[in-house]
Amino acid sequence: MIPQVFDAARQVDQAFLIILGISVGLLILVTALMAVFVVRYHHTRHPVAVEIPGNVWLELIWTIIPAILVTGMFWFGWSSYKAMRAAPENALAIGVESRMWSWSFIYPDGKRSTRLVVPVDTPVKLNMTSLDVIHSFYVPAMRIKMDTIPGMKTYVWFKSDTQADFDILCAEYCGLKHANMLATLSVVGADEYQAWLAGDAGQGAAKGVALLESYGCTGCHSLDGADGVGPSFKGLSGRRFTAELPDGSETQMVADEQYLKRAILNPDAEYVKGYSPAMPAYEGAIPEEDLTAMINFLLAGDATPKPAGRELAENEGCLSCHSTDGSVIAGPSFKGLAGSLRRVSEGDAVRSLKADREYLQESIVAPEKMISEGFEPMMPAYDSLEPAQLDALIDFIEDLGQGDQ
Ligand code: HEC
Ligand code: HEC
Ligand SMILES: [Cu+2]
Repeated sequence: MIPQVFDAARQVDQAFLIILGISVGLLILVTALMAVFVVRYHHTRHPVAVEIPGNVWLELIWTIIPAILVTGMFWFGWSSYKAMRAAPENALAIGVESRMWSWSFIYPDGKRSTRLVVPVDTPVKLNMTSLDVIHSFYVPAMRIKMDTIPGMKTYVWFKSDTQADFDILCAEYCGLKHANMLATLSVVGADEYQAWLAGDAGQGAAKGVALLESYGCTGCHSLDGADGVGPSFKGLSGRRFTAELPDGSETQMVADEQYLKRAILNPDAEYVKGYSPAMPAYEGAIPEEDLTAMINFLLAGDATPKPAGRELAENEGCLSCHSTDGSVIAGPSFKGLAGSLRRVSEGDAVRSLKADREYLQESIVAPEKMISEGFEPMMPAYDSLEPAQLDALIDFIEDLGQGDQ
């Protein structure tokens, strides 16, 4: 049997085993009695049938015993059902959105992920809905299965006492790629969970600031534009400035990624004019990963870094219908889509147009308006994306190449 890691799941298994036991017992009893009667009352041994008008004891027995068995089965079923439905008040609430053919998990701080990461020994309540058709959220290891229904909220809860990865499946046939609608539930330690939450995406800014503080950078560099020992980090990305080279000559430079990296690891390569060469060299002192996070934060220019297009496309489920390599899944590939000529039907009219940014945006926000020739009108409308997210998605599509001009 699949591992038991959730108390309520143990009760479900118990109810299952009890019902199975009773059923098997009855099957054996009925089969054995049948065999006995076939032999004992065979016409060669028992030529004349006897008429039995009634037997109070027998009737009592076969009424009372099954009544007890059925009530018992109901009791075990009901108590495990209650345990599965009663989510503790303090449960960690995570949103679940299903769509053809992927799952998105939305954390209280707004972080979105396609992997469900939860802390161990913590009750988790999943508040679920569907963006298109009916799906069913199923985690065999937790014995939880619940339909996700468009326009309706459903929930399940669970708590794992084991750190491991478990499968998430869709248990409601939902179209072409139903079988691909898999995801992973990762149960991790509390520290790892916090680190993961603080990790990428929406949390990038907070992490960037935390790193700059932890390496002492903010002692000399302000975040708010105020001048300090060193120039402020505010508005640093892409800034044009005059640099002094060690030999005393001056040159105009732009603060791009390369420069930022050099300025941190090897500040003696050039100095910002007007500042003393006070910055220590961090070569070898900052792990690559932290350095990248800090530079990304600095490049983002403000406290809300632009979400990476690919990650968004993954998290929003676009990539389950749109490939990035030219192959066709349910919708046209993103590769070479930007700028290509499209034939679309708008109501009854069919026309050709060029897939410019405006068209791409329209296709994401209101896909039902213009349907690309040769495809089904099945794409859900993504009308709750923020402008920055739409931009990021369209940038991502454009980065995958321009189609026929
Ligand atoms: C002791 C003070 C001090 C500390 C600590 C310090 N810096 Fe600096 N930093 C400076 C000074 C002074 C300059 C300007 C002179 C120069 O270019 O080296 C500078 C320049 C820079 C520049 C180039 C800025 C520009 O306008 O072009 C970057 C980027 C930078 N620092 C990042 C960092 C990071 C990241 C850290 C922490 C890992 C850090 N600094 C820690 C003093 C400091
Ligand atoms: C359920 C599958 C599905 C999902 C999920 C989906 N799409 Fe689509 N998409 C389609 C189909 C099918 C079409 C073609 C029919 C049409 O034009 O609506 C399409 C069309 C498009 C078009 C216009 C392409 C053309 O041929 O001109 C763009 C742009 C697009 N999708 C972007 C996205 C983005 C971005 C996402 C995620 C935010 C996304 N799609 C999610 C199925 C999907
Ligand atoms: Cu499904």
